Amino acid sequence: MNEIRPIIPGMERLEALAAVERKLLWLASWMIHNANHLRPNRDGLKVGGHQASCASVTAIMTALYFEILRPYDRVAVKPHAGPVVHAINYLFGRQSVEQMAALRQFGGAQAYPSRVKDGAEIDFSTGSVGLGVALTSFAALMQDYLRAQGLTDASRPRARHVAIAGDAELDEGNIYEALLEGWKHDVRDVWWVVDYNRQSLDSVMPDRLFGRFEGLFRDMGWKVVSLKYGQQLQTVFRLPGGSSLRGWVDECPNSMYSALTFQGGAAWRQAILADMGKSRGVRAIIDPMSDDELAGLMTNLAGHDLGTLTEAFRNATKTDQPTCFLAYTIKGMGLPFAGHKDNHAGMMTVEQMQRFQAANNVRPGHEWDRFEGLPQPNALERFIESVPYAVQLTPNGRRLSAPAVPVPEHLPQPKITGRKMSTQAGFGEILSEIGRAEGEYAELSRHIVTMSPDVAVSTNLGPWINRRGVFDRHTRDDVFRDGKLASAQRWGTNPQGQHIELGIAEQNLFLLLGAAGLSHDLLGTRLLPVGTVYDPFVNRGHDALFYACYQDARFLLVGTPSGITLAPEGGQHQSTNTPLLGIVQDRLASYEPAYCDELAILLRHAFDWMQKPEGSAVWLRLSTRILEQPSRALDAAAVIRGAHWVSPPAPGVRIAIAFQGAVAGEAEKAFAALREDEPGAGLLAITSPDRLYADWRAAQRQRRDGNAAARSHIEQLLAPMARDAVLVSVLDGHPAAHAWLGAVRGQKVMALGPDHFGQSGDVVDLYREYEIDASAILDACAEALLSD
Ligand SMILES: Cc1ncc(C[n+]2csc(CCOP(=O)(O)OP(=O)(O)O)c2C)c(N)n1
Ligand SMILES: [Mg+2]
Repeated sequence: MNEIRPIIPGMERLEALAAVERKLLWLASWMIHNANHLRPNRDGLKVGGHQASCASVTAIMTALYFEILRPYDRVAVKPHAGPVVHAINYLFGRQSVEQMAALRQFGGAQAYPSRVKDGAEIDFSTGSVGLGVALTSFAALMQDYLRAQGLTDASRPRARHVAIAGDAELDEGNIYEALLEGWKHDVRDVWWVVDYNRQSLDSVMPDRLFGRFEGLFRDMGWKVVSLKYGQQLQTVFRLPGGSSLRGWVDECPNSMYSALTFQGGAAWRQAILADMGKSRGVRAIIDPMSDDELAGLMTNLAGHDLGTLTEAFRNATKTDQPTCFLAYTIKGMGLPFAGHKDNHAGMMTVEQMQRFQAANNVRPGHEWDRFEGLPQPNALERFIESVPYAVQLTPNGRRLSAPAVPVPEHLPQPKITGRKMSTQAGFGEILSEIGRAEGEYAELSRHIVTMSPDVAVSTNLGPWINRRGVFDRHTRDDVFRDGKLASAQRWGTNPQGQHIELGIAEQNLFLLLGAAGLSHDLLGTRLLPVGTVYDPFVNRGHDALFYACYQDARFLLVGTPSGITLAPEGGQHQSTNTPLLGIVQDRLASYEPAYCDELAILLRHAFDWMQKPEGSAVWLRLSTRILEQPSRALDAAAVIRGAHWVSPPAPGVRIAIAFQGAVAGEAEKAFAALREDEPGAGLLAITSPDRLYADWRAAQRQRRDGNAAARSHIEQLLAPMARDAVLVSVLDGHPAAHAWLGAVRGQKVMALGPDHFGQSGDVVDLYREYEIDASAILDACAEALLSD
């Protein structure tokens, strides 16, 4: 597994790697140059690209992809090295010239590696820095989970999860949240390789940060490998005077090192002589060197030294301990703006590119040729074919596949007739029943994995957890239980447990849902991940939720409790913006049932929809508000499409009330009163403004495309009402979530919902204060009818 690669006939290993490195730097630079200078620009906007960020990491990626990585390994690449990944895939024959030439163009290779848009060769999308790095740790945890459950092919080698990170990513707090969580779960098979160029976007980083990083990682159980100086510098440091030179470089502030790198050999000489001109040893080292040689020596950092890199990586494969490599690099290495603090978005000019092209022996017209300008193309081609990573995982590239988990026609329905209960309680009961794993629910139960950031019990996952157990690679006893201390909850852990308990950091929940929700692709096993969180704290992890959706991960998010219905818990515990988040979030179908019969339909739909190629992740917004459960027959398809008439409107009627979620009782009360004056009025239950809106937009598009008969669900629902009818709508969330309904048929909408939050009180006071109680609904009806 860890053997040193044989020498390719006619070519030394390091020589071959160096040729690949040169080619990658050329292709990445050319891709960006082509996008910015050689394509017609129709809108006058800068296209952009990051030649310096690519140059910084090219050697690291060469060493990893062309020597160390095995086919099953999974990689997250720092966003700004996208062109390098595209170039690597091109050398492996998995990327086309057309795509590369269309970098950052519609339909072309993406600016930042994207699973969804770039296809099977990208394991993890990246973009919002820090998240891709952390995701690797959670993906490794999911690998352990599936192996412990016996749900994957045990003969398949364990994958290593590698993040190739920019050093500024280590400023993101989510990195440290993930480190802590990884430590708790004794995570393994993770590498974070930091491109430590000590530059971010704006400027150069504070000195001696590396000391802090080393300590932090070690404290979390990681091995830290500091890769600072290349072999040439290390040899010089051993000469007389070498230790002084080393001391000088060690102390050289990051900003000065960067500036000297940019200025070149003469500046290096002047600076060294100013401080150490009297040292005979130092002079003996630098005096015989030309300026170019001196510049080469002083910038010989380990992150650009293929020998040092490959050796360090190879050594690390001997253990599964999580390992952080701090690889010192120079941003823009090998390019004219190397080291300049403003080089993040810097780009070679046309003249600089011409010189770079000549230096790479690339003939005009042959810029995209795979081996143009390189020595021994045939030997190099053989070398690339012999690389372990060159082996295709499947005919579909790096994507694995998994059969769907059958979802029974109906989920176990709690006995609700005549009962008073909340949707949150209903959720707990249904899941607990599935957790019995009996009969047709056995398979479903086995593939569900739940997770929660310290709110498992208070979101009603408790009964499920008691049935299915808490996961940990290591079996741990439940002290309370063993001591016969009364507790409803079992917290002992074992490798077969199906609940993953997280610390309170919500970003970790979404990262874990993201990783678990890619298990079919990454690990070849379909999982149905269910994460619960207090609805307001979705905001706390929103970027990670957005990220999980961006990758097209498939999971069920349960946000509960929600809204101002949380009443006495004021402050930030009351979510009002989440219905809007549900509408705007791509690849996430959001629902809010009012009653448990709707919930059972939607939960079943979620398990199904999560698995469909055209499906998505699902979000259920639930409540602890206790409502008397109705006994009725429901049109499941309508519930899934987002709304159903509880009481259909009479044809041509001029008013209806629409409600969503926990305010159902208020709406019903108001409706009963309204009917006395307006007998034909309708009552509409909205289960998903998100689905209604998406469907309406789709119908509009279809009509524009010539299908004049296309009608969305909401258009059909509202059609019986008069053209000038009024819809009074209410939800425990921001009213803008419903305001758009008026545009569907040009009918007037009076949308009620709290647009302020954070006030403690009971439901009676708060519903009155925020005008979502029955009398506020009736007032709105009266106002609407009167103003007609
Ligand atoms: C969360 C987030 N904030 C800001 C940005 C914009 N941004 C992109 S790269 C970058 C600096 C990255 O520096 P580093 O990680 O050190 O990368 P490198 O030096 O290798 O280019 C910034 C601020 C982003 N992509 N994501
Ligand atoms: Mg950097």
